[in-house]
Amino acid sequence: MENSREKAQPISHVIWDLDGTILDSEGMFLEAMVEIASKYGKTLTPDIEGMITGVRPLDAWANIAKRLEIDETPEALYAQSEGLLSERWKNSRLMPGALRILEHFKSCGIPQALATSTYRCNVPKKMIGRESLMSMFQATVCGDEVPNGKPSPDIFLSTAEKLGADPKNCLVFEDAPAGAKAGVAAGMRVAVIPSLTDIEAYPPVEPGCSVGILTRLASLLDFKPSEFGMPPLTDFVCGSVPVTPTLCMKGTVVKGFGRGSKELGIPTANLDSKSIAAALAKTVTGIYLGWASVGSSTEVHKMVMSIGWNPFYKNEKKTAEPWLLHTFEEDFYGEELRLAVCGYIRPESNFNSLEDLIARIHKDGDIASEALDQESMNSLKDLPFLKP
Ligand code: ADP
Ligand code: RBF
Ligand code: MG
Repeated sequence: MENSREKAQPISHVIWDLDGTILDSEGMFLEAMVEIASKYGKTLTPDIEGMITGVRPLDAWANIAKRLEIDETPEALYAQSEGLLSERWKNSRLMPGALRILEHFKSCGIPQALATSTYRCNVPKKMIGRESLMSMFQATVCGDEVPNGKPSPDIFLSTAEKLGADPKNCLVFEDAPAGAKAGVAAGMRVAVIPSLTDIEAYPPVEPGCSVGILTRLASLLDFKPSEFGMPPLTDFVCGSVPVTPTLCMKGTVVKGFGRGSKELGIPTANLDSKSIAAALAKTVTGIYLGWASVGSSTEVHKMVMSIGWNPFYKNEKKTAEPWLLHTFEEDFYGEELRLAVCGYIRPESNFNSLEDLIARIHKDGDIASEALDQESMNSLKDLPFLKP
């Protein structure tokens, strides 16, 4: 890209997408779409998801009606989805790591704005009870306030204008292909946290570019402002990001994939999926550290765990697999296992060899052990949740 060869300007302003980037709401929207499409006997396919994520609701419904040949106006379809969704928005959670980055930029005096495809009248419904978050934005531009929605650059250009910023100095956070394209078209740099698994749907990453996709992150927990010339985050504990509030989960230890001890020499306990389903759903994949206790024992052990699909093995199910940093006399299948997750280490990754995976897991163990010795994390081993 022509622009990429220009010298990158310092980042002075940050512009956020809302749904799927700050709010964990993309899933709700998709659920509503699936429900409404099924009323017309239609099924939503992944390629359609790519066309509707991050775009204005009426544009999304127009796309769906056309692609699925639903004989209804976008307005009528939108009215149905509003009926389903308006009460549900308030239940949406923040994306993991979002508040930490927002607060960091605020404390550094970096102006931030919201550029959302949402219509203005729906912003209060989505942000109910989140007034302090809203107050972090110096400007907000909504989908119905610009001529063209994402992937057109209009919304980002209008936001930059309101901020009094040059697009060259703006960093956009986006989860959707349409939003990422819009940011690039506006002449900005974009950090993408993909909400779709189809990576081909996004523009390619160009590290160090002056306009384009600067980085692609597994989650906002991986964003390191210092890598982009911005003031560094200072809350790391031995390189791990504190998880606040501490994420507690417990369940019964069940048989896993049968390869932890055998293939890796690293036993990882698996919890029954029902007990941890809710905790898993709201947790981004990655490698975490924390404390663990088993059965009727009052002992608390350090642990390091992977949450996700194990890219090295391409699992089809999201699991949580803790390795307790303690030598047990025997297996503890059928026992209750309690986990208090208090730090995030890194995203899940793939490896060229089994040896590389094993070496990395041991390094994670060392990081966990050291971090859990620090006062802020050590004190959490006394959490009542960990008591039998
Ligand atoms: P699975 O395929 O069932 O996960 P693994 O080979 O990974 O089998 O071993 C995990 C099992 O080993 C756990 O369910 C637990 O009963 C036992 N175990 C023994 N020591 C540990 C440890 N330090 N951390 C985790 N699990 C352990
Ligand atoms: N699997 C991966 O495919 N990629 C990883 O980056 C990865 N990191 C792990 C880190 C820790 C601390 C642990 C305990 C496991 C990790 N695993 C990873 C999971 C490993 O593949 C899994 O435990 C075994 O396959 C046993 O099911
Ligand atoms: Mg295992």
